[in-house]
Amino acid sequence: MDIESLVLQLHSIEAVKFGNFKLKSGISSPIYIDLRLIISFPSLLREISSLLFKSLSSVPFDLVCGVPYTALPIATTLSIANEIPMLMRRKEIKEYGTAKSIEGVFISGQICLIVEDLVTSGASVLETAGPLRAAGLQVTDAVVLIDREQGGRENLAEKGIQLHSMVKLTEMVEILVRKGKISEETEKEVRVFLENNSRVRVPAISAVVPPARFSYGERGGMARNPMGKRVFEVMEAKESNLCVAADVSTAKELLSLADKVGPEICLLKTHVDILPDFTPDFGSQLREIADKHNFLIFEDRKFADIGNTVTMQYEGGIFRILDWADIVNAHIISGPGIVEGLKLKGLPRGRGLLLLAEMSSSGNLAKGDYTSAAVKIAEDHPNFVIGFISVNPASWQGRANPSFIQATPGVQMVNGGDALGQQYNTPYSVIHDRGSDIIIVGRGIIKATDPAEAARQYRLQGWEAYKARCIK
Ligand code: S5P
Repeated sequence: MDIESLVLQLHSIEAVKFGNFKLKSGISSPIYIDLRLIISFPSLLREISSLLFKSLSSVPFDLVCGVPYTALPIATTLSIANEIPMLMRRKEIKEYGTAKSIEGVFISGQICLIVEDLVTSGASVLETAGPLRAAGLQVTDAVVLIDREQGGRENLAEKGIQLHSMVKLTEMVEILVRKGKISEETEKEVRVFLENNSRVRVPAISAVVPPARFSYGERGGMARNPMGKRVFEVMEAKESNLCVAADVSTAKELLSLADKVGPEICLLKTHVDILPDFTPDFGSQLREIADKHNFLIFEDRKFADIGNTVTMQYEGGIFRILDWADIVNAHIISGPGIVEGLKLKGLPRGRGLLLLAEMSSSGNLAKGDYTSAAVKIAEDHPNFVIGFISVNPASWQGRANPSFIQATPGVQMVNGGDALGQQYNTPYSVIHDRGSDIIIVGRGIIKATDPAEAARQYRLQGWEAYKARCIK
């Protein structure tokens, strides 16, 4: 089979369609390519993988890895037909077991070829290259059936990956016009579309492979607040960037949970106002467990009032948060006075403050200028603010100073959400792609049958993603 008959077959099975399609990115495209269909045509699948293999005669590789999901059968077919061992990258991470993100046998230093069905920006290829490289494999080439010619080749080259494509979108359209399958008008529409979208600026591109990062240890050295420094130190010492959100029903349960997950976490996050059996010695009991396991206590109080009021809320009342919480957080809706107020009480006690720069719930208003305002306030108070509650700090215009910690809620092993607007991302995407430092996990751990084991899995996932980010 040659390229021409491949294109005609793809068209005849309707894997290539023309019309007006809304793409995932929101833009309207006159062409839509759905290569998932090829699994229903085994001989076509076989031909495609053989064509791909033939085009790689001068490319060295020891292993192949398909980008999940559509390219998995292509990579499998290529692997079987040519007896080249295959690896798989997990998209969803298992909750139990080994928690590996790469499945299969390999030796560090081997070269792994990435197989993909369709490349637009190259973001998916990079998402697979990251964990492969983190596992010690060399990733220098990727082979793709169709190149949409929208910047993927250039984006990948920037990250040291040469793209080999079987057919480019414009070539495909030319063949279809020549064979009378589509009109010249349709060809023109595709051409105009490509001219206007020649370098897709998926926000994920900068996010998928963030620029070289400092280690947590190095950032601890930059922190201006002793508590910020300690958080980084604990993270390094315990190889943990996991914060458990201990949203259980009683103080008794919370203390028991803290003891169970203690060895796996850098922070334990509390909502003390949900505990019906709170007693004044709660703080000292929790402190004892925190000292035993070397984690820090973060009361998720989300202060929001004017400076004068929050000083009283921080120090007084039944909960006396200032006495036992190493870290608290605040909204910036009331302006910088809230930081001044909390700092007045917290700084002399060696405490630290996180500002809510973004939120995880759908439809929240903490974005754009609001997020930038949080960064500005933090930068004005680096001796007390230790960082942010954030969701996608890699996408921020003008990144925050690396001495600030980014802590992200809305984390579970699989993407999704709850019935009340919570939205979840995976540990890998939060740490590696979205440039955060700490994953905050509540129900993913506390509702697991074995919270200690679940915490271990989340810690391993979070740490692996951090390691992958550091080697970029
Ligand atoms: O934007 C936010 C900020 C926070 S601190 N979204 C959040 O979900 N949180 C907190 O993180 C929330 O109060 C809860 O304690 C935790 C998420 O819990 P999960 O069960 O959804 O993982």
